[in-house]
Amino acid sequence: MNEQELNALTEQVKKLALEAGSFLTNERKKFDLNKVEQKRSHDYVSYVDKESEKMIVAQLHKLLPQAGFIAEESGTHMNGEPYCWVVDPLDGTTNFIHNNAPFCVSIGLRNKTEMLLGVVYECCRNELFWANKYSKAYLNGQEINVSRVCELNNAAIELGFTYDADRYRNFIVPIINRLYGNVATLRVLGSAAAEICYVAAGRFEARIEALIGPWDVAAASIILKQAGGLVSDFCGNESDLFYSGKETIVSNGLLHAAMLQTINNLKVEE
Ligand code: LIP
Repeated sequence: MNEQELNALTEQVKKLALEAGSFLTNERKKFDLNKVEQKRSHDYVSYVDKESEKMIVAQLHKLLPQAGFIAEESGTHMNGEPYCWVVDPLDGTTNFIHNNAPFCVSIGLRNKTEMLLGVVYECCRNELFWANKYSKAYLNGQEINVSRVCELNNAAIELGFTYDADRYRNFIVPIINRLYGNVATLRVLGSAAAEICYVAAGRFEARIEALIGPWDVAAASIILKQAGGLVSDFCGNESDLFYSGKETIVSNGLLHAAMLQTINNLKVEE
C-alpha cells in the first residue's frame, strides 16, 4: 500500500471512528446499567461494545477485504491475510457504563511487519487522534508532539489498573510507592487508548500498564510514535509490530529509561 492509498484509507477510517463514536455517545444518553455483563470479574461489556464492533468490522471489511481482524469482543479472525485490523470498539468500557470520561473508539491497521495507521476518537472531549506511517500525529487536524519534560520529578504519569488484580497487585503497588511524591502527578483515567494519545499530545509524559489487549494499545502506539514517543515492553524492547499490551510502557522518549528503571526487578505474576 503506497502513501496515497494509505492516506486515502486513513481518511475513511477517521470518518468511521467518528460514526462509531456518535453511536457510543447516543447510547450513553439512554444506557441501562442492567444491560451490563461481566466477561470475568470486574471486566464489563454491554450490547454497546458488541454492536459498535459489528458495525466497525463490517465497514472495515468493505474498505480492505484483504485484511483479517483482532477485535476485543469477537476475537481474532486471521487466515494469512497481508493486513490486519486491530479494533477496540469501546475502550474505557467501565468509564462508559458509569458515565465517566474518557471512552473512545480505537482502530489500528498493520501488515505483517509494522503498524500502518492508527485512529482513536475520544467521545467525551470530541477529540480525533490519528497518524499513519507516512504522516505526523494529529489531534483534530492540529499536529501534536510529545512533551520535552526530561526530569521524572516534573513528569505527569498515567497508570493503568488491569482487571486481573491478583496477578498485577504486587507489580503496581511498589510502582505507586516508588513514583508517588517523586513525580509531578499520578493519574488513573481508565482508557489505555486515550491515555497513550494524551502522551502523544504532550499532556502526560509516560504511562505503565500490563495484561491489557492488543486492541487497547495498537492504534495509539503508532500515533505516539509519529508524535516522537516510545512504546516498549518492560525490558525496553520496541517493535514496529509492538501492540501486544501484555507489558506496556509508553513515554515521551526522554523519560523512557527512567520509567524502565522504576519497574526494575518488579514482575507481573504469570
Ligand atoms: C480498558 C483499558 C484500561 C485498563 C482496563 C481495560 P476496555 O480497556 O483501556 O487501560 O486499565 O482494565 O482493559 O476493557 O475498557 O476496552
